[in-house]
Amino acid sequence: SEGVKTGTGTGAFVGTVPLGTTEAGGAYQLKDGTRGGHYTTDLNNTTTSGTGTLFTDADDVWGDGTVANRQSAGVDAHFGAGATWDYYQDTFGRNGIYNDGDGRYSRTHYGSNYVNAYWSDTCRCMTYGDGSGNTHPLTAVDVAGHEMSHGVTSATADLDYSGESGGLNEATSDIFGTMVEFHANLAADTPDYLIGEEIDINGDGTPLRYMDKPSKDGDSHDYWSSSLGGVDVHYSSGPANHFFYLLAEGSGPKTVGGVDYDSPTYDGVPVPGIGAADAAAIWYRALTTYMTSTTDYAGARTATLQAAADLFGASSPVYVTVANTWAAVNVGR
Ligand code: ASN
Ligand code: ZN
Ligand code: CA
Repeated sequence: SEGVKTGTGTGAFVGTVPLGTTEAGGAYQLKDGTRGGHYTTDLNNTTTSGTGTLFTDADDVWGDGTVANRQSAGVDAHFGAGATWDYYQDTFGRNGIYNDGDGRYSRTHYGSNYVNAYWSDTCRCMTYGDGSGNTHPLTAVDVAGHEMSHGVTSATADLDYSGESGGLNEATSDIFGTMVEFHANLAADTPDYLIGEEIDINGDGTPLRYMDKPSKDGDSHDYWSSSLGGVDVHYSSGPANHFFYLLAEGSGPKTVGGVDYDSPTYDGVPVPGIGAADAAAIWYRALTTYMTSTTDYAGARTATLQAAADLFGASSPVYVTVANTWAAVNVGR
């Protein structure tokens, strides 16, 4: 019968997952009946600014895990949008990217050999390229969560996308993209503190970024310095990503979900870690309550300390750990 359904899809990266779909006029649509009605389209490798063609299907079984099947990238993108919705809703009671209940839409198969994915504040929509050779779609769940978190940042602190605030904007997307990956907890994409480890954008199996030690990518900075404001925002995010990893997991060697990390500190003084959920709660409250468009690293320190005081108390061990963890990336003290 017509209406809200739960289909099944097999994506290029997500494995086989349930999908929110809609039955209408004897066919199924890749349109979530809940989560604000988020829907997913095929741009047919054009560069249109339009919405594209809504994916439809006869039996509500979508994709087959191969990139040759056009639905597979659609499955990933649709799942990623739902996972992002669910993370923000379940964790913070946030009702969509703009907290207005609107699920928006995802556009897949943009352009040809387009090696990027992006959130647009103009259409309030997601766009995914098919990557190198049109065989490496950028549709993994951490990428989805990263890009859609740019929308959350736009709707809240609105951090300017240059200088230190730009690095904090990028780090916010890496932090919440990673938290979306943890929340989704897929067998096919085990949660980690790596960014883009599934999409092989470098062609050698390495991830785009490493939160435990950002300099492992060859460009990102591990620690704040006075030159950080002149660094590309995808690399000046490093100290904040590193702060978040250290606050969540602590310094030194550690294995999380089968991945080995060994996170250093600026002065060699260890920090303990308070768990990812509390670290994310602090960052989210800082982002949505205290940060502004011009917040820099010193301001992020103040904002997260205020958030920690609100959530855990100004004389709590967590508050002290937040201060010590900023010192561990050379911010403050
Ligand atoms: N994928 C890039 C990023 O998230 C594109 C963009 O939105 N600036 O940084
Ligand atoms: Zn980004
Ligand atoms: Ca990841």
